[in-house]
Amino acid sequence: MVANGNKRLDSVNRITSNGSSIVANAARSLFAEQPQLIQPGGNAYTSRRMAACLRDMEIILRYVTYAIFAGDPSVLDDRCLNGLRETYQALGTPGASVAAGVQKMKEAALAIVMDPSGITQGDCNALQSEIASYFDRAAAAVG
Ligand code: PEB
Repeated sequence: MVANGNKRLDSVNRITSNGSSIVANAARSLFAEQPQLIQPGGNAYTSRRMAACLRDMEIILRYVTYAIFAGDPSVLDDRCLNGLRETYQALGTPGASVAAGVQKMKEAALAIVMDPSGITQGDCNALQSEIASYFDRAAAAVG
């Protein structure tokens, strides 16, 4: 119980302390793959929309860390994902692109969480799939 709690807190700490680079790298990679988003008329074109996009990714990442901390997705569901698909539809923001960005954050976050350096080795398979499931949940809610 205590060991598993420590793994959970270590995961949250690693994701939170690398949050801005997880978001920035995921966004950069998303815009490289979907350059229409940042071209004139695109959904992340103009610095206002770009800022909103990075902020959305940051918000989603933060709620994912709350779910990891709690070991339960209800806070992510209720306070972040509930109605988000409809919000993006109303804004004309492509949910599938948001979902792709979330998947990129998942890959980056898991690489950081599972990095064996500087930490006691143990079995993190269950936690790894649990963490993946929260990102997948967020992606499925908008994609
Ligand atoms: C959700 N996002 C946007 C808005 C809201 C959210 C409510 C409208 C209001 C605003 O602009 O602030 N807010 C956000 C969220 C919670 C919340 C997750 C949860 C609690 O309260 N544009 C892209 C990418 C994507 C993107 C695909 C990955 O091209 C996002 C980032 N979200 C995006 C953009 C806007 C937005 C708003 C560009 C601005 C849309 C616009 O005004 O045209």
